[in-house]
Amino acid sequence: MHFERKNIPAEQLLHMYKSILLPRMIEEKMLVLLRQGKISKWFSGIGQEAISVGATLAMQQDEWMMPLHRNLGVFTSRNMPLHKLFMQWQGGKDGYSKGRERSFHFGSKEHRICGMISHLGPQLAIADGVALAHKLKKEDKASLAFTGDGGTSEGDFHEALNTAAVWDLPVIFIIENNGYGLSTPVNEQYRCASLADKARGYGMEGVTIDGNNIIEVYDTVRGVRDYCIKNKKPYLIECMTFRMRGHEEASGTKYVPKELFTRWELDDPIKNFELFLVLQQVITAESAAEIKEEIKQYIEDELKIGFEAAAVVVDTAEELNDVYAPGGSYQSLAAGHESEYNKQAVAVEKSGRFPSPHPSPKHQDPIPEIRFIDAIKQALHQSMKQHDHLILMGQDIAEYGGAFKITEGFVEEFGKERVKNTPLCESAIVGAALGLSLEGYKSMMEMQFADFVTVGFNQIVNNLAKIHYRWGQNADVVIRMPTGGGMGAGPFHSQSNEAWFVHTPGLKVVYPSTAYDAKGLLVAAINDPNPVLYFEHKGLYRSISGPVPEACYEVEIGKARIVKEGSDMSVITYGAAVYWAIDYAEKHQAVSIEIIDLRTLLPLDYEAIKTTVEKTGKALILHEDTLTGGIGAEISAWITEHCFEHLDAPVMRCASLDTPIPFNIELEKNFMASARLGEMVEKLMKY
Ligand SMILES: Cc1ncc(C[n+]2csc(CCOP(=O)(O)OP(=O)(O)O)c2C)c(N)n1
Repeated sequence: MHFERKNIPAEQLLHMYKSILLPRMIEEKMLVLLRQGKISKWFSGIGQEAISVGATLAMQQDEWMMPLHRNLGVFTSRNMPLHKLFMQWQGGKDGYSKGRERSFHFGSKEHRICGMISHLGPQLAIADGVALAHKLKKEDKASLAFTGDGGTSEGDFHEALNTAAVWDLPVIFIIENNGYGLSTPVNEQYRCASLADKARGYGMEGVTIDGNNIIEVYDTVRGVRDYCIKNKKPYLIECMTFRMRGHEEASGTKYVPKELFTRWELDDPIKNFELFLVLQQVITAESAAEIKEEIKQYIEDELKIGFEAAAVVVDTAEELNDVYAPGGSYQSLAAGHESEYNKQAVAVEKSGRFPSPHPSPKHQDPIPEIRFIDAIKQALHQSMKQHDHLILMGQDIAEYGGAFKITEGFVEEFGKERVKNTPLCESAIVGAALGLSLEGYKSMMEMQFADFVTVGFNQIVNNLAKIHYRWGQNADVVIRMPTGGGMGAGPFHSQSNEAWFVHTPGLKVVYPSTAYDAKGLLVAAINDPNPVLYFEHKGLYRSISGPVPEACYEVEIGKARIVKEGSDMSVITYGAAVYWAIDYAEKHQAVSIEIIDLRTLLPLDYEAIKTTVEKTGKALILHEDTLTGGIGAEISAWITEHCFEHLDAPVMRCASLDTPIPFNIELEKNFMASARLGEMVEKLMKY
């Protein structure tokens, strides 16, 4: 192995030496502890330390890094105290994730490290978002994300690199090409001659380097960092290396030819560097031994603290409490916004005259009546004015104004930096939104149709939803979901998929049915520091109007609304189905129907559900979504458990057919829950 000193001063080389020794010696100790049964799983980075350490030393301490499972050297080179890392690995209360996460699956804002989730790939787009934040703030900073050779086959790799290239983001992507992805050799992983070649396809620069040579890694990353910052461009670095141990310690290495170990042993990143430093007279054999002794002692001392750490004491309240980031929403804002406008808004909300869910109260200055779609637009517009660090992202949302024209005119007013067209890559954009959040930005992503959320699903349910619980970082992201059918748009432009997200702790799910709520809930969602899925029924966009105060008000997330009082039975519903219920009740006034609009599906307003069931004794849950596993099932179960003694009849559900949504309008009508509403009401009333 050939080292070039590159004018690096002796003390810097010495620092590099100590920095690369530390993760190796920690790992050697871990292997002993593993054999003694004192720790559980271990993913080894032995033989690959030059990459983690060289790259981290080349970055500034306040630049974000997105490490993976073999990057102990990133954590140690950011000077994380070993005892705390050890507590993390033990699942201890005082680790970085309160015992909730394993090994390297955590982050630390203080150290500008955003750890992986188990899924390989999603970490890459988070680096895009961070780099976008630097660009917006005009900071001379870059972000750096790692992937393995296996991870490059994930779609997330493609999406993240493509987005970084198209948006000209200062991101460094490092591939650690260590020959295997678990047992899969690289010739079963990709067909290009080198992974760095992929860079050209994205219109970025790329290079392949010796990943076992710490000076080469350090020097390359340093130069690439300068390039990325100066040119506002991403860069791909492929580091050739080898995984000297099994995928994880229990899985063995039988599938790896022995000669590969012999060949790569000769290229050991530490032994070779040590030899070079002796030749350069930076260290001597004696001083190297002393350094090793010091590190050994440090590890022992820190492990002692780690082993003495308090065990986790289970506290369910704390577990539940940490799922969501505190603050941001209704209470705090409402307190500070007791304006005349707010009073108007409350007056409107309380009026509740049937059949219009939000009629204008008798007021000298009538509140303007606007369409549902314009209420959404107004909420976005006012929020953009209120938060200069709110960024809108979505396909075709800039000059074109979005598929439904909701952001029309925004780019002219707020500029292309804050109203961003995205490439066709839902996963990367959700990831980038999270990256923006790491740097204190708010973002709203418009899903062109709610149906397309499937290709961004992983980022939402695994990254956005879980990050606060995992390590206390919030995801300040709103995803707008144009949803629902009734327009003959077929199975992929009509689905109701809100139930997927209601099942995911960490998300909030709102679903307005009136213009008033559309605005207030969107403002609340944007103010909320948590990830909120905002479902907007396309059928309501232009068919529904209502009074909407001009002020920027919130409708509290988690609060249902009585649309119409009644005494014979309750219809608990949301979205466009609210109007099915209203229509039915208007036409069948012999039955006194109470209609509840849930407005928020996660968290559900159980108080409101209980109150109405206690009042009428009969509950029908109505939704456009299909029946099996829908929200109706959840609410029905809850009512049965908590309101059984008040029920005069079984809880019933009226939902759409358990089929995909058909295109033909007659088939679609038959699919819809509305086709069976009368039948279900009669059935319930017969009890
Ligand atoms: C999306 C996803 N699929 C499968 C896995 C299971 N898995 C964990 S590590 C791994 C191999 C990864 O190989 P590579 O990206 O080359 O990284 P290395 O482990 O070699 O450092 C696999 C298949 C996963 N974590 N995520």
